[in-house]
Amino acid sequence: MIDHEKYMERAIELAKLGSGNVSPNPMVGCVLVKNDKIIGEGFHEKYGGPHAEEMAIKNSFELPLDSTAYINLEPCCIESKTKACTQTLYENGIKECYISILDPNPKIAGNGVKALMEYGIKVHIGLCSEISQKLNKGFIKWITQGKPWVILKIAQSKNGFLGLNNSTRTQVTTKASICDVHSLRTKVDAILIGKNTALVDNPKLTVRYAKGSNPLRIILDTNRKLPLDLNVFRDQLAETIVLCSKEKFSNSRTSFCKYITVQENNGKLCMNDSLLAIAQQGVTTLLIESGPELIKSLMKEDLIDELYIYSSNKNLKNADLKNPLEISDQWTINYSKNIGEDNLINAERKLECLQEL
Ligand code: AOF
Ligand code: ZN
Repeated sequence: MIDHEKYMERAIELAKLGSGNVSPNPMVGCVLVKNDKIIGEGFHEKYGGPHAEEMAIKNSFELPLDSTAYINLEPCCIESKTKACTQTLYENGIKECYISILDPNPKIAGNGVKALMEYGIKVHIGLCSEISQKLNKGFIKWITQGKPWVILKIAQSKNGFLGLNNSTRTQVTTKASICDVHSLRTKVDAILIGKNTALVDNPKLTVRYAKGSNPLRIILDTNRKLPLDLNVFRDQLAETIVLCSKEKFSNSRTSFCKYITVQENNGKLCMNDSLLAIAQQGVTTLLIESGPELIKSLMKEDLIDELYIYSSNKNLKNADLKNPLEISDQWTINYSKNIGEDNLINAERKLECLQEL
């Protein structure tokens, strides 16, 4: 009996190797199997580069004719930067195709499967679909809703404080948690902070305690008041974008950063409009590393998809900056684990159910 799941799991592992380099494209891996033996493997390595299917065929050490392909995403059927993968699979004589999930890209969405079947290729859909859905949750939300997958990171003391007050920087968790956050940074396209965090912490928002590339840095500054000597403007280690009011400014750029305008509501930037503007920059996954004000605005509009809550095992005495977020029954806890002396809880917003009539 052929263990189809094993081959799909391998395709998913390959897909993950593209993490950090393919956005706003999805992570895709492909395995070619003949006589229950892998004869070729490939993945989408970088945005604009060849797709996973083409790579697997190119890397085959045996003729791919009559082989079975395992792919974590429906093959594309459109000529864009590369030839349609459905055609590449057909031209190389692939006879059967296991696809984990359909491509939510409206230009593909089932048309890839149709094309394969028209070519006479046998298609199976749904193997390991839950893992594949999770893997590309950023791409799926981005392409279907025009907004990024929003991850909120919170570091709090045992008694639930983010810091002493809003004018001093307080390190709440230990180095182990910081390293973990840096590894999280390598998996997102951009980090978002508010003006106050930029001023008080003067953070770099780069990846220093993990291996991977620096995400884009985005700062909310309604009235463009931030001084230009901050690290995010000066260090040139990653691109920086400032979101500011559409009523007062127009889009522009300097050598330090790009200014993008968004709607303003009662003196604050509209968060929904900000997310739409951020998505237009090709950001599919966004990490929020802000203070309580921005967290409250995002919570008010239900704009957070996932939480990483790091808690120290020490109380912070005489603190003012209370964590405004509580994990209610709106959230599903994925896991809780120890990170050195700290604890990490990862949770996801529950999918909205249709209201019963
Ligand atoms: C596949 N295999 O490896 C990937 C796919 O022209 P591009 O490279 O920008 O990609 C266009 C679309 O192709 C992209 O938005 C997504 O729907 C799909 N990505 N498809 O068959 C792959 N990366
Ligand atoms: Zn393709």
